[in-house]
Formats: sequence, C-alpha cells, structure tokens
Amino acid sequence: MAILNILHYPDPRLHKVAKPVAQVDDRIRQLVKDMAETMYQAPGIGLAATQVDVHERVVVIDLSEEQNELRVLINPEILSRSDDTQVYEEGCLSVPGIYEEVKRASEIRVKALDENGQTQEFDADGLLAVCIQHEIDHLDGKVFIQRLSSLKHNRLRTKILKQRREKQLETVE
Ligand code: QAP
Ligand code: CO
Repeated sequence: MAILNILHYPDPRLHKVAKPVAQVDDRIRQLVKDMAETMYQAPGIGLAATQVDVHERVVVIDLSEEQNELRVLINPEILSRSDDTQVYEEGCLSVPGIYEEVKRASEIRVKALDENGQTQEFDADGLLAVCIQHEIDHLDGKVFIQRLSSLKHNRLRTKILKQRREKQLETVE
C-alpha cells in the first residue's frame, strides 16, 4: 500500500488525456488500492488517476462518512445525461482550499468496469452524479475550475499562483 503524490493545479500534467485500461489486472488493482488509500487519508470523496500522474482511465469514489463504500470505475463512460442541471459547490484535491459552484447534468447513466473487470451500468443523481462527472473530466484533462466563466477561471488562477508564491517564500525563510 502506498500514499501517492497528488498533482496540484496549474501542473500541466493535469491536462493530459488518460488512456483506456486494456486489461484489469493486478497492476490496475494495486493502483486502485493506492488511489483509495490516498483519497481516504486526504480525506476526499473522489480521485482520478490523472491526479496522481497515472494517465489511465481509473477513478475511485467513496461518499460515505465511514469510508467503507468504495466505488471503482475503470474506463467510465456517460451513456446519457439529463437535460436538467444541478449546481453544486465543488472542491478538488488538486486545487486545495478552492470551492466554487459548478453546473452539471443532474442525472446520468454510467457504464464502467469494476476492479474485477466486470461491466457495471447504473443511474446516478445528486452528489454521486456530480462526483462522477468531475472525475471523468480529470481523465479528459479538465479541472473543475475550467468549467467556470473565463473571468472567474482567470481570477482563480491568479489567486492560486499568488498563494503558491507566498508558500514558496515561507519555505525559503
Ligand atoms: C470531487 O473532491 C468532488 O480543497 C472530489 O483542502 C467535490 O474529494 C465531487 C478536498 C465536490 C463532487 C463535489 C478539497 C480536500 C477534497 C480541498 C474532493 C481540501 C481538502 C476534495
Ligand atoms: Co478533482
């Protein structure tokens, strides 16, 4: 088991498009375990492989308080999305301390493989739907703040770069 290093925005590696997993084998199962451990200790509710610099289509999600309802989505696909939308205040382990409202489809139909290579197909709504869309965006190289208006996105970018500069200065002192 291992805690993996999480990339932070604006790292260019967060914008790489992840490749589909060809075979769900022990290497992928180990990656899933390490990603789950990394998400749990953060703590977070979702993590995409892209965030730990692995560019393969693997996502882990756990919305439970007790951290005992792990969902593993390999090669996830959104088969359909509702026209109606919901707004949710999202955060991201790759953009710590930043929370912004994002509008996404309220209901989606999802197809993915589990850690045994079995196909799962299900409907998701509420927070689960938000989380799956957020994590699939990561696999496509997209961070949630890119879903905001360009004005908001640019303001946040400046704010984050400033925070980073200040933090760097602290460590030099
Ligand atoms: C994605 O996000 C998500 O800023 C998962 O300082 C978020 O786990 C999907 C986190 C909201 C749906 C709704 C963020 C932890 C965790 C931070 C996370 C932080 C510490 C974010
Ligand atoms: Co995220």
